Amino acid sequence: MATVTSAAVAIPSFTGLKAGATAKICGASKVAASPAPMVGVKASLKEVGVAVVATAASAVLASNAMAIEVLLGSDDGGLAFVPSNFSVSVGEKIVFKNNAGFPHNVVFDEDEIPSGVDAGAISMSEDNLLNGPGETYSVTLREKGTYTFYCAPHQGAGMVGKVTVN
Ligand SMILES: [Cu+2]
Repeated sequence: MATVTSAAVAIPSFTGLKAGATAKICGASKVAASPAPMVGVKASLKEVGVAVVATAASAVLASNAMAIEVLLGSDDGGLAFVPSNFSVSVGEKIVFKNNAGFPHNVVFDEDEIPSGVDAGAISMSEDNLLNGPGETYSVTLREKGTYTFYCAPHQGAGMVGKVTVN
């Protein structure tokens, strides 16, 4: 996953045409967040151990349903989704859980989800926040593809993530 992300980030640096196209697709809001994917990759590499533990725990908790748990804020207080780049199966429940550094929320980027998917239907509203420890937001994605999401209060600090639905 990290390799794919790095390649996607690197392509515009040596292909002028694609760099222009990427800039148009991403829009103004993405420019501010452009360093974020690199932060996310570093964070996810550092926190592989934490992610594995979290996944194992959620598997036990949700023994009768497929689900993955994503922490909002790393254990050391970092403003990040843990894991920040992951895959799920179609119909698998994603449970975002307040862990540290809240308030957080989960907003899918309408320009970076499969076409035909309504970002509003799968996102929290920008001003709706998870304020307390352990609060959750759950979403189930039913279209295959890649989805980018962010935490509205912390997008500028690099709190962005990506999920691939297979
Ligand atoms: Cu946040």
